[in-house]
Amino acid sequence: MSTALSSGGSAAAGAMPAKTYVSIGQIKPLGAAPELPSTGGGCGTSGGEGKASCGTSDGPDDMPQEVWDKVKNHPCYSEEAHHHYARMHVAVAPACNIQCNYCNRKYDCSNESRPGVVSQKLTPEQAVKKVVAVASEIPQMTVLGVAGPGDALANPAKTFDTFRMLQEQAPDIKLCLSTNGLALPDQVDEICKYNVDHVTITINMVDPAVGEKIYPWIFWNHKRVTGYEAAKILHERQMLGLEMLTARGVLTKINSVLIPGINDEHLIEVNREVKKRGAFLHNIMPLISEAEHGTVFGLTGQRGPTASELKAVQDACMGGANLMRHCRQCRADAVGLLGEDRSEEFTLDKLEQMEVVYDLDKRKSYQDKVEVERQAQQAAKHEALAAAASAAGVDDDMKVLVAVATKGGGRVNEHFGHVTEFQVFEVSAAQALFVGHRRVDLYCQGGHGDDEQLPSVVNAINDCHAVLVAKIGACPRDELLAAGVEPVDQYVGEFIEKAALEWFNDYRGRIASGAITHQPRGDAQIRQGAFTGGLAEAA
Ligand code: CLF
Ligand code: SF4
Repeated sequence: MSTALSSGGSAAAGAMPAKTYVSIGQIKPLGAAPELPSTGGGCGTSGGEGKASCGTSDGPDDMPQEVWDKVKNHPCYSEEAHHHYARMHVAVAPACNIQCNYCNRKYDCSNESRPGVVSQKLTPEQAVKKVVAVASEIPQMTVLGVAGPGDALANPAKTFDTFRMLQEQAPDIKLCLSTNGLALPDQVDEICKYNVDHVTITINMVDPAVGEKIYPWIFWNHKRVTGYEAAKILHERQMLGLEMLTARGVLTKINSVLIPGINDEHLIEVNREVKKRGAFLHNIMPLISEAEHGTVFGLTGQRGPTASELKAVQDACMGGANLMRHCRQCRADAVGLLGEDRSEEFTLDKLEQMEVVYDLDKRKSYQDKVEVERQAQQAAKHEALAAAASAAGVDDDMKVLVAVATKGGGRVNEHFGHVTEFQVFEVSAAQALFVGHRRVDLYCQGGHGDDEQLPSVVNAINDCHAVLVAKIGACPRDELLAAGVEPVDQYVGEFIEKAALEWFNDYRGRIASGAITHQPRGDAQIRQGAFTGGLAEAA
């Protein structure tokens, strides 16, 4: 551990002079990575370099077996897994030890949660009861995370009591937590004691001059520290905590909130620094900021990035730490597949009436079926990739975005009107890569299309060339076509990557034949998380 600690550039970085960072539009790709010490594990050590995302890795060939065993059914650490496996959060950690300018404590932790409310805060006993009930009902729920609504490690007793009790009752569930990192170095032993294999640290800067624009204060050694000094302490604790976890073999994911004009280009440096310290994944998320959220950024008009601004920063980081692009910025009491929320099915009063039978064999046998489906998806993808690579292309470097309507299982299986979230894939002759999602308001309301919603839906996927759906009505079809997005409904039930690649081959064929001309697309809006009312307890 001491080696890892002494390697840290924390103090040096803390003394860095203030810099001016260029805007997103001026961002240049990371390019060749500087010489770095080897990482403590993960994709970076075995072929992960330059890959766009660990989530797209196909299996144990891409990483050491022990790492694969940890990530293969974790929906956040494996993009491929997130189509099949679910996670849940329990809201046992209300307090926080820092203040972020994008957070209003009355609501939720923006680290890991869109700014919605936590419906019910739970005691560890209630939390464990809920997890066991959910695990019985949703056998593909494989991970329990503590992600707020405050900071998991600012509430260590509640967090670790939950983990301890859960391990006794449901030993097959992976444990995960998210933290701002301030208390992390003090809790590494506890994290290891309870076999928490996955830790997320939110790191928005590696330069306190940037940090002081994001964090007005921290609570440190029984007093409030502000300004540059606060950001410097936080930065040093984050780097130290990350190094300690790497040294102990815990997989780490770094979450960064992209705040245009404050840390946009700086996140490339963050990516480089966290990779150096062994981070397994880097998740760059858009700032969610609206005046009604009551946050400092919301009230001062700090905007979040557009879809292309977010993608530009993520793309610029390729070649550094592997990127996660499928984060849904979920709530601190989320339940279900990423992108769906089943928490309402498991409120405390409903739990009272549920007959809970925790059947390990049943869970295992369900997950075995999921694995069969997942392997079929991979096989279909490889087949389609081979076909795409061998097809004569008009432009082999062409890449386009394709939106997909899916309700899970990695298939095109949702009606356009029922979509609350499109998945977006970047498709080329060489890949079909998940690059993001776009939330939209339901177009279909009570059996009828709501035409007033259509422009916002089209705006959300305005950077895409096509949208793959199970079904679509005449009106939205016409509106999409007029906007330059091709509605495609002939791949119903197909695996997404296979469908996207086949459509792309067809698209290239039509260009080659002169039937159509390839046109660039515009930018798209990232929809801000909506408040649903009510107040969670302030920390
Ligand atoms: Fe939860 Fe976070 Fe664990 Fe996942 S969420 S504590 S690592 S189990 Fe996942 Fe949600 Fe994004 Fe977090 S999609 S906000 S990255
Ligand atoms: Fe809010 Fe989370 Fe930041 Fe704490 S760490 S201030 S709870 S966003």
